[in-house]
Amino acid sequence: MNSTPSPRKPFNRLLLTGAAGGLGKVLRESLRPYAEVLRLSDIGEMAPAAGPEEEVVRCDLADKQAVHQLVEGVDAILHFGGVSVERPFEEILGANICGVFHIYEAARRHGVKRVVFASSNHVIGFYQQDQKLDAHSPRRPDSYYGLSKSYGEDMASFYFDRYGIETVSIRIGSSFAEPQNRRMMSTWLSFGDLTQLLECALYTPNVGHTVVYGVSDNHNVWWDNHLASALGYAPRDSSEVFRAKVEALPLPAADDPARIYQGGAFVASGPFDD
Ligand code: NAI
Ligand code: 15L
Repeated sequence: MNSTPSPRKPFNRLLLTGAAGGLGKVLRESLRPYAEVLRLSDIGEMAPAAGPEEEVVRCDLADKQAVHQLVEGVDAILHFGGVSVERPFEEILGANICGVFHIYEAARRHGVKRVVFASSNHVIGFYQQDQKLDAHSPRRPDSYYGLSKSYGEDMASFYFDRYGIETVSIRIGSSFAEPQNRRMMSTWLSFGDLTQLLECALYTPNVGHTVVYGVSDNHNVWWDNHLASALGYAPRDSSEVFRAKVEALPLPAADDPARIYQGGAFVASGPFDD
């Protein structure tokens, strides 16, 4: 039989944290072409269990030793794990703040040279929706969650300056199958565009620490994303195809944070009194 060998994939082993989550499930499929082996990790149970060319490692990001073992033998890390919404500070602390430190420290000790960090628009969520920003605009976190992502970006910056570990921090807008409300008409990132942006973030040489926005080619975007363009990102999707469906939803009141702030409802979450 004359079978053609399949071409070698660009990475031997890629680590994806948060692999049991909403985006993790999507990326588990879409990242297949990029690595001989995908190492999938989460604190929660992974379903389905490991398939061909997959390794599943259950790991709490708050556990430094466990993260150290998790990172051994990988070529690059896509760090998507952690608390993904606003929660009391103590819950954010272990998963997101200690977690991102553990990831970078393990990367340093194992010689991993590239990280892609799932940051968030909530790093700049207290800007109003009529303000145009780029990745260098001063941060205005809207929540403990947004603060943890801001800290993650600083961690990435420090590990590049001190140890030469390169990172692309992607301030993801709203990455779901469809935009779920009017605000997401501006912030939506399709799964296809997310995958393309990850490819750019993994392959582009000499990124140092680059911050980009994770957003599709929507109308009325609030973010100048020229740094993503410089990585070769050219989004193919737009929220416009969902406009009629989204505009059929009730219009929030004029003073609703969802209509005023880039971070929407996150600006009004808390306080979390004991
Ligand atoms: P998700 O909440 O569905 O997934 C996060 C995963 O992290 C979950 O499976 C959870 O079990 C895991 N996790 C939580 N604490 C952990 C811990 N201590 N140790 C190990 N794993 C832990 O969130 P989603 O939507 O999939 O987002 C993925 C990443 O992208 C998150 O970091 C989120 O902050 C970020 N992001 C997502 C956006 C979106 O629109 N989906 C927007 C902006 C940022
Ligand atoms: C995020 O950072 C969250 O992880 C996600 O669940 C959405 O709330 C998104 O931001 C958003 O702002 O729409």
